Amino acid sequence: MAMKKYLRERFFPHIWCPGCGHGTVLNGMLRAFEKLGLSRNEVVMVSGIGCSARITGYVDFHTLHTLHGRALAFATGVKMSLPGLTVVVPMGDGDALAIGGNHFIHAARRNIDLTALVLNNRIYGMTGGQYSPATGYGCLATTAPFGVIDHGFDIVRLSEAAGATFVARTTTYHVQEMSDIIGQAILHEGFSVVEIMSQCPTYFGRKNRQGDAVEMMRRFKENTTPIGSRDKADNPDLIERGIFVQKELPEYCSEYQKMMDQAMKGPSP
Ligand SMILES: Cc1ncc(C[n+]2csc(CCOP(=O)(O)OP(=O)(O)O)c2C)c(N)n1
Ligand code: SF4
Repeated sequence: MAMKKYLRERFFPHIWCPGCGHGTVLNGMLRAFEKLGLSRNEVVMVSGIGCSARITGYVDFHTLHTLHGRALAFATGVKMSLPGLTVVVPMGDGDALAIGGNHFIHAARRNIDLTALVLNNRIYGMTGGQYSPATGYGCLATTAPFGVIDHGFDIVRLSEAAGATFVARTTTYHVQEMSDIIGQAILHEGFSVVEIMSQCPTYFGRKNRQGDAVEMMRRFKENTTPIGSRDKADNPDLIERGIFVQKELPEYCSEYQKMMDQAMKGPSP
């Protein structure tokens, strides 16, 4: 398999539970790199802490496994010092939107050229199934035995409102679509967010009686629909997939370089 060149095989077997969606995201992401013809040396992958964040351990790029919620802060530093590199940031929904929520909205607002992958399993997987900002009203979690009473973020709408210039949603069931969208997100010059609905059968699935991984992926198939489809008009509860935002705005590192060039010239007479 051509993608093997991107893997650090010495770190396998991986730590993910059987049926975890995060391995499928790793697969889809590597297919995107392969299609874009990116070499291992051109890519930096930065993550925080979580089952999703473990992805950086398994790929043979330049990788940083940092602090929970702080991946985008580290990634911002990397991108600003070496803007020619492709910087990809895989995060869990907790990592990105709870402890990391502030970094997330400000990275989006700056439109810095990073690709944020939010692996949304609607739970804190690594620490035992606590609820996250994406769990959703009424769902069960270790820390919500009677059901969550706060409302979940809509990651797509949050990203768009914060200023991200590329925003998409896909799922682990739709692997080809996922890989294609990740590729487009990487090519986009600006802050890109790809929400990937991913199954955690061990915690979200078990607590909410959603069945095994196959059953959870069947739900992704049945409960989602491409943006603007007729099905959505008939069934407003369907979750839309696809690219919601794709627009050009000045990118942060380019603007910063222009300012530096101006400063080097000194004040205008
Ligand atoms: C500063 C800090 N706070 C809390 C933790 C504990 N912790 C580690 S991973 C995690 C949440 C993981 O959930 P998520 O980011 O959604 O990723 P998943 O494991 O579900 O992929 C938490 C709370 C930590 N490592 N560091
Ligand atoms: S706890 Fe959940 S998110 Fe973590 S590896 Fe297991 S299935 Fe995946």
